[in-house]
Amino acid sequence: MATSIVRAACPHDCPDTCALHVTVQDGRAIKVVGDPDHPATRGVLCTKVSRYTERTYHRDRLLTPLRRVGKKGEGRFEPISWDQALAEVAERLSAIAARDPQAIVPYSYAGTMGLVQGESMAARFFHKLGASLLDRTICANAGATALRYTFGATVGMDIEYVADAKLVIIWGGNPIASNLHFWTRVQEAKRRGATLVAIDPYRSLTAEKCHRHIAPMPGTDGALALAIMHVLIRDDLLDHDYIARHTVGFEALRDRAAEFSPAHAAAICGVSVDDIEWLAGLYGRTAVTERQPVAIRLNYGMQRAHGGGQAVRAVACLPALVGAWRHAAGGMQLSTSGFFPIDNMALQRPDLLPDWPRVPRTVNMSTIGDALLDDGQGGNGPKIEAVVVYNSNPVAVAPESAKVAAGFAREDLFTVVLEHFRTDTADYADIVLPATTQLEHLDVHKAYGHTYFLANNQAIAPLGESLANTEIFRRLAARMGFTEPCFQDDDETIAAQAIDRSDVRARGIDWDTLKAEGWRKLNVPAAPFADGNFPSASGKCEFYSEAMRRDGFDPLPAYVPPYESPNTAPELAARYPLAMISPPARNFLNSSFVNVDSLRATEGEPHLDIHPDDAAARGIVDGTVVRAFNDRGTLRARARVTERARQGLVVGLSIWWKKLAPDGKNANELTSQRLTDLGRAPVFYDCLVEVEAAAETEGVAS
Ligand SMILES: Nc1nc2c(c(=O)[nH]1)N[C@H]1C(S)=C(S)[C@@H](COP(=O)(O)OP(=O)(O)OC[C@H]3O[C@@H](n4cnc5c(=O)[nH]c(N)nc54)[C@H](O)[C@@H]3O)O[C@H]1N2
Ligand SMILES: Nc1nc2c(c(=O)[nH]1)N[C@H]1C(S)=C(S)[C@@H](COP(=O)(O)OP(=O)(O)OC[C@H]3O[C@@H](n4cnc5c(=O)[nH]c(N)nc54)[C@H](O)[C@@H]3O)O[C@H]1N2
Ligand code: SF4
Ligand SMILES: [Mo]
Repeated sequence: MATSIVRAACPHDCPDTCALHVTVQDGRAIKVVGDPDHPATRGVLCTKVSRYTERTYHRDRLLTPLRRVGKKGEGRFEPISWDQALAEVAERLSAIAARDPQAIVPYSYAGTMGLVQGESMAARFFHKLGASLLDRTICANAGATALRYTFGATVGMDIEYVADAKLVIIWGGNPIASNLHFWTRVQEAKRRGATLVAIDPYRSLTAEKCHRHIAPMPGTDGALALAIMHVLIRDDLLDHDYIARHTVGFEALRDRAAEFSPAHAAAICGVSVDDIEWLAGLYGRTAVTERQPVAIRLNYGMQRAHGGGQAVRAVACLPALVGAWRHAAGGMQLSTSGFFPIDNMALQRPDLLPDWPRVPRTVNMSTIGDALLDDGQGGNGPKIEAVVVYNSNPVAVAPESAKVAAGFAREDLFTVVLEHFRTDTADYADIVLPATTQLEHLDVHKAYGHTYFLANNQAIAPLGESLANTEIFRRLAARMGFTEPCFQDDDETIAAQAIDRSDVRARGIDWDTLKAEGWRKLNVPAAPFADGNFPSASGKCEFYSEAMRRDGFDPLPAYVPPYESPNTAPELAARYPLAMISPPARNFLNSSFVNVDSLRATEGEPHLDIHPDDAAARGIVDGTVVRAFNDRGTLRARARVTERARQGLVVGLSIWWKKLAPDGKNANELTSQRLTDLGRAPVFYDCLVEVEAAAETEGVAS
């Protein structure tokens, strides 16, 4: 028997981007394990990806192109040949493009994070076509925008050193579920005496294992961060030398922070004054008095509310105030993706746009429901006539799902979905095209939680008739008569183009090396901002941002309250008094893996966690089938009465496939299409609901 080990990379939207070893026997992948030598992976994978072969060889894999025969959303299809499928797609897209190519919209996100199977050949295709651009805001754009205004790029500390930290604040993240390898290092820090603090409205798997858990109401982190600054400044727990040399606008920041006394913030956040005084005192003393490393792992959970951008900005200012950046084990990290030198011009070729450098209209993926229901008369550009979905599952993951589904159900919309499975979105497609998984194609990866480039070598042949995204767009380009040589680039060529080798950070890193060795770390200093050197215009950490002022934003970190909260929308809260959040379930990855039986079995059924007092007030006991609702919709789930949910909060771990939930719905039935203060991102966790017991007969199991 021929057995080999193939070096690969995890493609999922997870900060850890693990290096994989795939064991292949007689052409079949039989095992996927973590590369023991990769310092970020250290031989360990999460449960989901340890089961990667179960997903790849799943009985429901799409193996041929399909054409819809039932109604949209019904999920009835017939197999067709690639020739028929490509001919039909090319014909329909050409006809629409002849009228106005902007009526065609690509819809993609991070089903794979690969630079090749993500936005390379696909982007070239849509650019050449002149299709609408897609604003890819659905996950990280509020926080990313905040970091760009504050540091100049989405950069942060290297968590490989975090075991040396003396204080680790986990702020709006649940690393046991969503950033496992960081958590392992935090455990080392704990063993060496570090204090761990979680800031999270929910007592997550992670929060319960920290020394202290502070539970603010969702969307109030900006006020909390400003109050911490207030205490640091009031008590002179400041690194004056670092502030003087490596920051901009301290005086203005001091005046802003003065407005946020601990008592004021405590009332906004629903935490105690003692929580704030304790945390600020510990942070300042550890960093300034004891000169020890203090680390903040900020994560995306805290930027999914109206003020998410400004909240990230306020937290991002803290390390500079106390000089935490002086240490490799100090500072903060939300993302490291901005360290990677990527040649997006070469990958995506925006110069192929018909009127380059003029660009077509942009559609925000976070408001795809409204966009699909727009009749094209309101000045937002033409009515959308075609959507091509790849690497994403909008009918499950986009907010205000009823509108998204209604949009995709439009009879006059032509929808193409490239997928592994018949997802909630694929059910609305006119044509479904079977795509390869990570084991069946080649790719190159950057990461957002570490600083290694990784290669993903192809381990096995494509299953059935599935094709890589790149090959699908290559063939479509040929059908459409696109003759530019870039449409003939093979995947190896694209992988080599991805890395901008003129950048010193990529020194010694090229595709051939990655392919052979699996991964290489970027040349970035261990403590990248110990001496300033921020990638901002001033080279400093910008407490005051002139660019923000120019762009019409408050130039200082601010508290922007939630759209929907008892404090800010009392009339709405009178009808819908509970804040609902829907953060990731441990065994799903967004909506990926929900159809893997063993992983779904571990999650059980859709739950809603509710505090005992809120439950009692509604006659809800543990295990009751409940109905959560607001003006946007209704969702059924089984109540778990638990103090994990703070008072006033309900939590439905996500993201379920709607069709695998008993009521055919998921949390996005209730979320809104409003956008964050910065970055035009969704506000999944800024959502008021009411909850009531539902009759068991109409329950989740019916
Ligand atoms: N297992 C698993 N891992 C994943 C994912 C997954 O679906 N499953 N998704 C991946 C993706 S795409 C992403 S973006 C990341 C997301 O992962 P994280 O960045 O960790 O973010 P979330 O899971 O959205 O939220 C984490 C925590 O934030 C809390 N939270 C919610 N609202 C607030 C708030 O207003 N303030 C504060 N302080 N905390 C709040 C939630 O209760 C939750 O416990 O994880 C990635 N990893
Ligand atoms: N209520 C609520 N909603 C949320 C969130 C939340 O916390 N709560 N989180 C939000 C966040 S952070 C994110 S990032 C988004 C995630 O939204 P998405 O990026 O849409 O993520 P997934 O749901 O995992 O869907 C990815 C799809 O891509 C497919 N795919 C994977 N690899 C390939 C490939 O190589 N080719 C093709 N053609 N397809 C492939 C997978 O099969 C999967 O169906 O969801 C957002 N929605
Ligand atoms: S999902 Fe995250 S933790 Fe799991 S294997 Fe992939 S990168 Fe590693
Ligand atoms: Mo995300």
